[in-house]
Amino acid sequence: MMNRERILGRCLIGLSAFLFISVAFIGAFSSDEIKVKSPVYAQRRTKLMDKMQEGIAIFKNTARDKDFYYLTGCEEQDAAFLLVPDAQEKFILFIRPYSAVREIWSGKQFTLEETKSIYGADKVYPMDQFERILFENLRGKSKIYYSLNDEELNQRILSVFKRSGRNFPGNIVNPLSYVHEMRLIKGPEEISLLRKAVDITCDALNEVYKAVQPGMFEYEIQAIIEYFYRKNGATVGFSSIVGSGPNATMLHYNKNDRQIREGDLLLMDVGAAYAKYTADITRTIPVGGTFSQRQKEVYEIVLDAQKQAISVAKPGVGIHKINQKGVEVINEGLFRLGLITDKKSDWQHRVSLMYYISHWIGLAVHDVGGRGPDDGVGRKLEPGMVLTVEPGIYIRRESFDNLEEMLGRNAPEKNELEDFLEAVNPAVEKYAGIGIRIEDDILITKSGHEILSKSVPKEIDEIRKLMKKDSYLNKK
Ligand SMILES: [Mn+2]
Repeated sequence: MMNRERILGRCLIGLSAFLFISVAFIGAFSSDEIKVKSPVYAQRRTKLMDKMQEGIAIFKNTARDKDFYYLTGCEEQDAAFLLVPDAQEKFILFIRPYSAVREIWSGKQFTLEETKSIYGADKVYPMDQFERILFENLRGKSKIYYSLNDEELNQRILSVFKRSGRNFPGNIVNPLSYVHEMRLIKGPEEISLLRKAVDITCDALNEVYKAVQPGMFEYEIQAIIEYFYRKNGATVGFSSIVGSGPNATMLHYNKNDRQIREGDLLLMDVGAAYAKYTADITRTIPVGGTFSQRQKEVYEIVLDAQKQAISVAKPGVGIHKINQKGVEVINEGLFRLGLITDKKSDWQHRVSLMYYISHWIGLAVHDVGGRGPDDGVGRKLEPGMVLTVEPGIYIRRESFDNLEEMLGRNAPEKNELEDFLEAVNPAVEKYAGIGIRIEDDILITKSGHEILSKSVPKEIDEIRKLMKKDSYLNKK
């Protein structure tokens, strides 16, 4: 009996300790951010240190970049850290010291001890010790890793050397090139956060299909979408684009203040961010549920281009192939509509589709990693990469009236432009005011790809069917 009680007692002590630690963490983070806490960040730092082998890396948090967060999970402003692969204390974190004043104005602040345990640092110092500790750790280092983009950090590092009279290490390497390569391939925990962000965005769009009615304002659609984000623990990944009618032809329109009319196209380019991972989905739907003949002709081209571009996505294929495939189908379509005169032209389609149709997503909506060389192949796709595919056609009278400016350095001779304009003018008259974009989020898998955002209809029949349904949001 005694024994059993002692075991029970120990269990209870263990359980309370567990609960105490859990509550301490839940106080600081949302439940899903716990999942990506210490082990993942530590693994990322270890991976970076394996690449470095020697030397010292210096990172400072900036509002703009997500690299600091990626390597620490820490969002403290005015924070920095050192990575020293060959030292006993490898991860040294600097933060602003606890301040009761800052806490009462801005929310929970952590002490040095709390910070050390939350982020798993070997040592934590107040930020004003940065120069001193950096100086100590620089001893004998011939290689130093930091981003020269941060001028303030650069000055602080230089000042350490100036004061010491030591020579600056000849070997400066930007660690961000390594970190961005790492961020390009998403780990399982990152993929699950992206899935969640995408799913929340899909749910929002599916409700909008049912809710949208002529007479509503664009901002009401934005409100529905963003309500779904907050309701589900997400935030706005980027400023919501909700463009109806002529506003659908402007790529980054986000005033969202026009009243929506029957027969308009409604273009929504939106994305929830879940634990900082951002979805990016676009759908263009006809208000009233049915595309007009002209709208349908353009829509089918964009849809076909998008599906064909996605279909080539698999490991080993270069990202430029996706863009080439999309542009090829758009070219065929624009030719059929009479909006270009030469399918092989490298500039004609640019009046109606003026951007590269794919980008990475992750901690940033246009995530890091780069597209690789401009060699017709580019970055080769690998499992774990997540990218958007988003062709579009935007037909504006203003674009065709300002061809030289629209085409910039791609513009041909003036007389060639004049001939082009004359030939395409009837089609411009017919289709002007139509803007369509379709965008999905694609995960590259071992065997090919998975369309994460497939639950929002993009086929014409499916759009019509879903738009016929009633939304609970419109119930009186
Ligand atoms: Mn996008």
